[in-house]
Amino acid sequence: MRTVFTPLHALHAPATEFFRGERVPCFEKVDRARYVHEALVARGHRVDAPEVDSRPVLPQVHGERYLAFLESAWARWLALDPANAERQPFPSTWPIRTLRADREPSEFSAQLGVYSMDNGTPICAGTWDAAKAGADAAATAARWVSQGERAAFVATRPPGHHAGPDFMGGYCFLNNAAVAAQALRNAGAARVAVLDVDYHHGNGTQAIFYERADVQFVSLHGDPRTEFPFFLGHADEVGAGAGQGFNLNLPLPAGALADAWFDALAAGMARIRAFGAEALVVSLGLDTFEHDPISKFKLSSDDFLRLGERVASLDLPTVFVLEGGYAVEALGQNAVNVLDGFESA
Ligand code: OKP
Ligand code: ZN
Repeated sequence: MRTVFTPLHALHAPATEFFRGERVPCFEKVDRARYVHEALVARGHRVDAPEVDSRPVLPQVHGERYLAFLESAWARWLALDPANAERQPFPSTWPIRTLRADREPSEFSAQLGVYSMDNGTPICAGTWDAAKAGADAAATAARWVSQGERAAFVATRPPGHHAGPDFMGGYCFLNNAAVAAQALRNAGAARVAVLDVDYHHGNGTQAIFYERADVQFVSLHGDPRTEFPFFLGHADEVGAGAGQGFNLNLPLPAGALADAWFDALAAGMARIRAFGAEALVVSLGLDTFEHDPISKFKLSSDDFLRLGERVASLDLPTVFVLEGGYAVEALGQNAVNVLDGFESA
């Protein structure tokens, strides 16, 4: 399969995130993409650098103010204090109920609260450049597929599916899957489906397309009553306005086994067929793996071959976009298993 990868992902390398009140090394680490890249090469997949600038697509899925904030965030953090070069920014206040989100403060750490959904999405000096390179990679794969490739894989980090119209969260900054879906639309696909198989609900992707009839969002994930992102991903979220009926959430209890997961996949795929999608984006989280350190589904490495086979049966031009997956040493094999399963079908 044609795949797109850039070493620029390594520019995003924050040191720590919060876990049970303590700072711990980030789960979403540089090595993830290294393992995926190594596995792609080892198993004979063609790897190219990004060759499309995602800039024209970004404002179609994110707000310009958010984009400007994200691009300038590190410079503004440094401007507060040169010693901040050695520190990670952290939001000071979140504009929740009763606070005025319509009056944006000028203070940096307060703005970081405006544009963040959680306390777990650290920024460092290279975050924008890495995230932008990832979005460029997604736009590149979408171009290849719209020009006739059967499928392409975006081997990128940081992930994207929690990043919404105007916020970062869940290790995500720019929504690579949304960029790919929008780029496929721009290239002429009338209807695009996004199938999100990451363990965590893709709240950002859902929010971006919630009122649109041209992009369907279908997600299998851990039930948000107990699993991140907690505040979205319920089965009663079906889309709104023109988008009503084009959003499908299939939450499963934490601990769900592979059989239940594949039943939900079949239900999601039936809806994609009924939608009449002309192209498909798969938000490919591999954190459904039985040994993932932060997730609670039980898929085996062989199950990822099956996943690829099943997705191929939709018979659609397909862009796979890497999302989560934190059992780092198995991540490359698991990702490539999906691609090989797809190509074998
Ligand atoms: C991103 B993706 C632990 C908090 C966990 C949320 C998980 C984000 C998952 N400090 N942070 O969907 O794999
Ligand atoms: Zn995840």
